[in-house]
Amino acid sequence: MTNKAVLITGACGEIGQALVQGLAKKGGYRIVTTDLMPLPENIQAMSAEHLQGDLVYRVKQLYDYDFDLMFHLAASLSSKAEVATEEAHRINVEGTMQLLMLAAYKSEKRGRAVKFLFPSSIAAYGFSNLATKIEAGRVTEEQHNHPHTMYGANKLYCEKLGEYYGNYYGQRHLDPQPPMMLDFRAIRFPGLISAFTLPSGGTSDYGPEMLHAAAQGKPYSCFVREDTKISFMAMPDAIKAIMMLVDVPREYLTRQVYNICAFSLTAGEFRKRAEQAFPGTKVNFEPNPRRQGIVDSWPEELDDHSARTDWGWLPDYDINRFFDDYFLPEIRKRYSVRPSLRSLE
Ligand code: AKB
Repeated sequence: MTNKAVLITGACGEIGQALVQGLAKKGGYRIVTTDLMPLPENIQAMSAEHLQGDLVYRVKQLYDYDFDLMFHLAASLSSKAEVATEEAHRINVEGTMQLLMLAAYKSEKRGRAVKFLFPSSIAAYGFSNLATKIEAGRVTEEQHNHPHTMYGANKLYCEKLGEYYGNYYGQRHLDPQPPMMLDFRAIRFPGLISAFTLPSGGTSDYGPEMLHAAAQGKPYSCFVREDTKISFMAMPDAIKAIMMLVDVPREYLTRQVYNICAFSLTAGEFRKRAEQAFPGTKVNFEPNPRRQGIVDSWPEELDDHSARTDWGWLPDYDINRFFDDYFLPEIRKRYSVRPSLRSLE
C-alpha cells in the first residue's frame, strides 16, 4: 500500500510538532511540512520534505504535489493578532483561502476529494459580557458566534469558507455537473497544554505558561484574574481528536465544524495545582485588561455531544488524569524536578 501524501502547515507550532510525531508514529504517511521556521531537530527525520517560507507567497510551489490530506495549522494566534491585525488577516484568512483553492483544484482535477483538516478555536465565540458567559455555561457550535478578536473572526470566517468549498464550490451555471469538492473538517479547540512545548501569541497561554514556570521554579505573573475560567485540553487529546476526525467516514458526519472539550478550570485552580506539585511556586495575578477581556469573551465549557455521537470522541485526560498521568510526569522529566510529597498524596 502506498503512503498517503500529507501536508502540514505551521509544522513548527505546538499542534504541528505534536501532529508530525503522531502521524509518524502511526505510519502510512509521506509528510511534507511547511513553516516560516526550520523544523526542530527532533522531528526533522519525520518529515520527508520541509518547505520553509511564507505560505501565502509560496503556495504555487504546492501545486506540484498531490496531497490526499492537508492539515492547515499555520495561524497568528489571538493576542499576537490584536497587535498586528492586518498581518494576522493575511496569514489566517488569505493563507487559508490559498490552501482551500489548492485543495479544491486538486479534488476537481483528480476526481477524488482532498481531506482538509482545519483547527478552529473557542475564539470563534464571543459573549457581550461576563455575566452572559457565566449564564451560558456549555455552548453548542451555533451559539454566541460573535468573536471579539481578529483571530476569532478569522477562524469563524474560515470555517464558513471551508464549508463553502466543501459543499457549494463550482456552482457555475454553465457546467452540467458540479465538480468533485474537497472534504472540509474542522475542530474548535479549547486552550491546549503540552508538557513539551510552550505556546506563543495566544491568550489561553497563561495556563501552560504558569505550569511550565512553576515546574522550573520561576515566578509567574498571570495576566488574567484568579476566577477566570475557560476550557482546556491536553495536547495528546487534541492530536487524538484530529486523527479520529480525519479517519471517520464522511457519511457519519452530521456537520463539518465540531466542538470538543475535556476539562475547565480557573486560573486560581491552576495555581493551586502548581503549588501542590511544585512547592515554592510563586504566582501572582496582574490582569491585563485587554487580554482579560478576550478570555472573558470565551466560553467556560463547550457542548461536544455531536463529536461524541458522530465519531465517538471522548478525551483520555480529565483534569486529574491530565495532571497525574500526563503533565506532571512529563514535565518533571523535562525539567528534572523531583515530585513533592504533597502532589503524591
Ligand atoms: C489562543 O489563545 O489564541 C489559542 C486559542 C484558544 O485558539 N490558544
